[in-house]
Amino acid sequence: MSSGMKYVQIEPLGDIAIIRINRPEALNAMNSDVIAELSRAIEIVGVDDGIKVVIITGSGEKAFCAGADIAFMVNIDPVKAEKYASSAQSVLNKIERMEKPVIAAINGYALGGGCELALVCDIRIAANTAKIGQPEVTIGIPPGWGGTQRLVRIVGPAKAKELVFTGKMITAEEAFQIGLVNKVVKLDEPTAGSDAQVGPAQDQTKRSSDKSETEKTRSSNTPAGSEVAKALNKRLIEDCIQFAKEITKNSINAVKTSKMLINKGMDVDIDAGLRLEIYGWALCFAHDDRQKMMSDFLSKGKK
Ligand code: CO8
Repeated sequence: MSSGMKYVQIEPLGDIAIIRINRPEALNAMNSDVIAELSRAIEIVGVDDGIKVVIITGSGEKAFCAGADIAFMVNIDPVKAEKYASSAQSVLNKIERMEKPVIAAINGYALGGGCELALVCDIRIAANTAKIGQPEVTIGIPPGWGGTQRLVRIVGPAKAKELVFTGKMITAEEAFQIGLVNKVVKLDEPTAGSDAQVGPAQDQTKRSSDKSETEKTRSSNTPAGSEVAKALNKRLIEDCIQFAKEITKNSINAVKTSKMLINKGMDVDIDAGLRLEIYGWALCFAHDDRQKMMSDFLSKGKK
């Protein structure tokens, strides 16, 4: 799909679209251009009825997204900071509020705004080399793109505070253990779609003591390391596509309604959530696919 964009690519794969942030020279950090193009990409895939599931990932083998652009932030005043945070938040909100499911394929560092980008996705699947964190406090700011709000709802207040207060990076394995990612794709797993979930966290590193991991990631710059990293990236995307196909085979109306009910249900009390659920559920009876799927089930039972 030619979108004429510099920093964001849209790759259609049948009824699945991959949106790739393409600024590897800055580890896919989001400057104003990236934010504007991401917004446009979301609009394009959002209105395309042929696309049922969206996968968001980063270009290269090292980073999903290293967050907000520190080179831009270093010299801005509070007025510009407010504008920058608002424009990024509105794009992230747009992703969260998309009717169709969105999967984050976390192919490397997901830090600060990069972690917050992953948080607005419905499902997070990480490469086992990924490192995730909210390091904002290490550069003098709190998370500003939803990290203080969404992280707590996903991992609970204790873990959210641990991550935000320390600014440390955690491994994909640890992120899986605390429910921050749904699945970890391991390099030595032979095929996509196999159960790639992993065991207990093996290490937990602070940003300041992360050099050894950084060195490990740098080893992907050697020719052999680069091939391995490319293979892993491909496997991660294959795994996400496999996951997306588990969704696209279902009723897209029911999936969209479920997403809306889960998102809105978290903002209201349980009684209001249950009432909303009744309305959403009942409205699905207006769709033809519901009747067809129920009929298919019943007729299969008679064979
Ligand atoms: N912004 C701009 N450039 C970046 C960023 C970033 N977030 N991250 C990396 N880069 C650049 C580096 O400057 C470097 O550029 P160059 O080659 O020109 O020197 C290039 O990417 C490669 O990075 P490194 O050389 O640092 O790579 P390493 O492998 O040594 O380290 C790390 C990788 C650990 C990921 C390291 O780059 C790092 O710590 N990056 C910063 C991560 C971070 O702190 N992110 C949070 C930013 S704040 C944020 O996201 C807040 C969002 C809400 C803000 C709302 C306020 C208005």
